[in-house]
Order: sequence, then structure tokens, then C-alpha cells
Amino acid sequence: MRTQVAIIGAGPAGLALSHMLHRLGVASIVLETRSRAVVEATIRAGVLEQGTIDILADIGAGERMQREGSRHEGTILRHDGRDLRIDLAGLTGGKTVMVYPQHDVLKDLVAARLATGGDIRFEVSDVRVRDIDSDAPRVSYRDPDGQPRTIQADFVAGCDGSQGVCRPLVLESHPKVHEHIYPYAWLGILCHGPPSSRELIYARGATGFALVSTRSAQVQRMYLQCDPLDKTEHWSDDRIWSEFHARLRTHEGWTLREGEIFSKTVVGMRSVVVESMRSGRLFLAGDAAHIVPPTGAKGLNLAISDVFILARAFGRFYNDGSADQLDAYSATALARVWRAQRFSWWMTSLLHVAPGAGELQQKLQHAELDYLARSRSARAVLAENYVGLPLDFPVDQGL
Ligand code: RFL
Ligand code: PHB
Repeated sequence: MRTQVAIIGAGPAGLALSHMLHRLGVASIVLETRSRAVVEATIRAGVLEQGTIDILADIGAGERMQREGSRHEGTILRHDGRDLRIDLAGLTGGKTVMVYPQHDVLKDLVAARLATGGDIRFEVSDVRVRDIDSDAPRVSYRDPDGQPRTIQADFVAGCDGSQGVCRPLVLESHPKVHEHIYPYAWLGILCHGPPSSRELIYARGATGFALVSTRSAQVQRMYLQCDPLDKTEHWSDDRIWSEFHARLRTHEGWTLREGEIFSKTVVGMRSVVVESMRSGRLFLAGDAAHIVPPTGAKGLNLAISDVFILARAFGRFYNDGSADQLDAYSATALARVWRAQRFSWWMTSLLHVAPGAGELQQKLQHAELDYLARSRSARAVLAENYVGLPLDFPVDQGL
């Protein structure tokens, strides 16, 4: 079997890349270890930047998102019982974010790709990428019946997340990786019930961070800062609600709506950047190349912007015969990745209570929040990062 680009991983990065390549007339095959049902049911991100919204619409996977997603024109920082609204739209000339769950993005991407004749192979195993330093890399794997298969490709796109096989391959030749592990984690819950707020609330409570997000009119997503070694068994429903009430306490006449909790997970927090996103004919994109702590809501959005840059570079290679953009890919994508890392680290440090942190740290956080409250420019910086910094070239310039 031959193709032009073999894509490893059917997460947001791999699926969106396959769509973009299709639009550019470039053939691809996507290999995924999990089943379609599991891929489409994994609960992760929720916030889409303006650029991501535009790209999903542009590749024909945005119709349901536009109908069912919820546009947020602002977001709230809560601290010391007071709310500071960040007027995203007003501070950015009308840009907003969309709250639309990642698993729905994946459903839409899979359906739209299959409708255009896409080749997505679920439930494969034993995926191995070979000969990336030659002009003819190969990917071997076993199909769901255990039969060995091989794909010959011109290039391989490693979109297989932080636990995949592609990142270690790149690190063999470019062993530089930057990593910071935060001394706290998030306990994420899903509960039945109506939203407590029209906009997301990021709260710095005295005992730690809390986030009020949403999934739909009937399902709510919320997070609490917890210890990285915490187990969900340590968190009874009563303990969860009493921490939310304490951390979200406000003088502004707001009440938290409780509901039946049906999912609890602990999510670790790391900043990771693999310093080269390419080795030979293997290109990394998304979580395979970098991880951001979730506070800035950037992970999925970075995955989409990486593959936008990469698809454009493949398009140039196949349509104009020039490898210049492929050669620039790692540097171009990393510049944006570092900007998002900076913002995610800043939002995280601003709102969490680090264990053992002294009064100095607390005073600095207060000063920063106070500055945000007083300075429109400071809020504008937050807003322009939250809705997503522009790509180095305009999206409307297309692929
Ligand atoms: P994914 O989604 O991990 O997809 C990788 C896919 O590759 C498959 N795979 C393999 N396939 C073939 N062969 C192999 N050897 C393979 N190994 C793995 C996997 O099964 C999987 O299907 O990576 P991708 O595409 O780079 O997408 C990244 C995003 O999923 C991630 O960054 C976000 O979910 C992060 N994130 C958020 N991002 C946002 O932009 N906004 C948010 O609001 C947001 N909230 C979050 C988040 C992540 C969270 N968790 C659980 C870490 C909230 C949370 C709680
Ligand atoms: C989510 O809804 O899962 C979510 C929202 C905002 C974040 C992170 C996660 O910053």
C-alpha cells in the first residue's frame, strides 16, 4: 500500500491534517490504535479559539459546531470573592471563543473525512515507523485481525499524542526536550444539571484553583486543583461540592448549581516542548510535540494550528515542488508553541496555590490580579492570548 503522507493518530491533529491534505489534493492514510467509538467518547478539551473555529469551518467540519457550540464573548476571573470579567470580544475587536467539546469535534472530523472518501484505519496495533532518514519511509502495523501490513509513504506525520511512538523516534536524533511538572493537578468532574454561569469562571480560591466550565445545557464540566498523587477515591461528592463552594465563594450574588456527578478524573499538569518537531521525513504535530497545562485551554488549538502550518507546507511541496516550508516547519510551529506555553504557564501560575508557597507568592498573585482589574491593557493582553494569537500568516489566506 502506498500513500503520500502516512498519519499516525486520529486525534484532532491527525484528523484535521488528513482533511487539509485532501483539500490540497494530497493523499493520506490515518492509523489509529483505538476504536472509533472510544475516540469519539473520550472527554477532554472544551474551548476552541477563533482561529480553530475558522479552520474547522473552512475544512467543512464546522457546521454542527456553529449550530450547537456556545460562543463566549467573555470569561471571568474570580478572586477574593470578586469577579473580574474579561471582555474578550470588546478587547480583541470582536473575537470570541467557542465552548464545544473535543469529542464532538472528533465526531465531526471523522464523519466529514469518511464522507469525502478518507482512509482512517481504527484499531490497528504494533505501529512502527521506519526509515525516516530515507526518501521512502514505511509504517508497519497489524490490522484489527492481527494481519501484518505496511504502508510506503513520502512522509510520516506523528500525530499520536504524548504517549505515541513518534516522539521517541524524533528524540533519538534530536534529544532536546524542555519539561516542567507543576506541583498540582486537576480533578475534573462531569455532572448533570444546568450551567451555573453563562461564562467560564476561573477562580483563585484560598485553598486552590477552581474552574466552572460547561459541556451543554444538561451537562457541566468543572475542575478543582488537587494534589498530583490524589486518587478520585479520595474525593467524595460531598468533599467536591464543599471545595467548589469554598473556592467559588463570591459577594456578587451568584450561586453554584450542584448536580449528580457521573465522572471524576485526575489530570496532571506539565509544560513540555520537544525542541525539534521534525526528524528526517517524520514531522510531529500536537501533543506528540508539546503539552501545555490546561489552564489556558490551548492544547487542542495548538494541535490544529500545527497541522495547518504542516498541511500548507505539504501543499507547497506537492503543488510547487518546493521544500522550503517543510524545512521551516519546526521553527515556524515552535515559535507559536512557545507563545502558547508562556500564556498557559502564566495563567496557571496566576491562579493556583502552589503547595508550600509563601506569602510573597500570594502577594504577587494578588498584585497581578489587581493590575488586571485596573489596567485595560493588561486585560487586553490576556484576552488576545485567550482567544488565540494569530498565525504568522493569515488563515484567510487559506491553505
Ligand atoms: P491526541 O488527542 O492525544 O490524539 C492522539 C491520537 O493518537 C492515537 N495513538 C496512536 N495511533 C496509532 N499508533 C500509535 N502508536 C498511537 N499512539 C497513540 C491515540 O489513541 C489518539 O487517538 O493528540 P492531538 O491530536 O495532538 O490533540 C491534542 C489534544 O487532544 C489535547 O491537547 C487537548 O485535549 C488538551 N486540552 C485542552 N485543549 C484545548 O485546546 N482547550 C481545552 O479546553 C483543553 N482542555 C485538555 C483540556 C486536556 C485535558 N486532559 C485530559 C489532558 C482539558 C483536559 C482535562
Ligand atoms: C474544559 O471545559 O474542559 C476546559 C475549559 C477551559 C480550560 C480547560 C478545560 O481552560
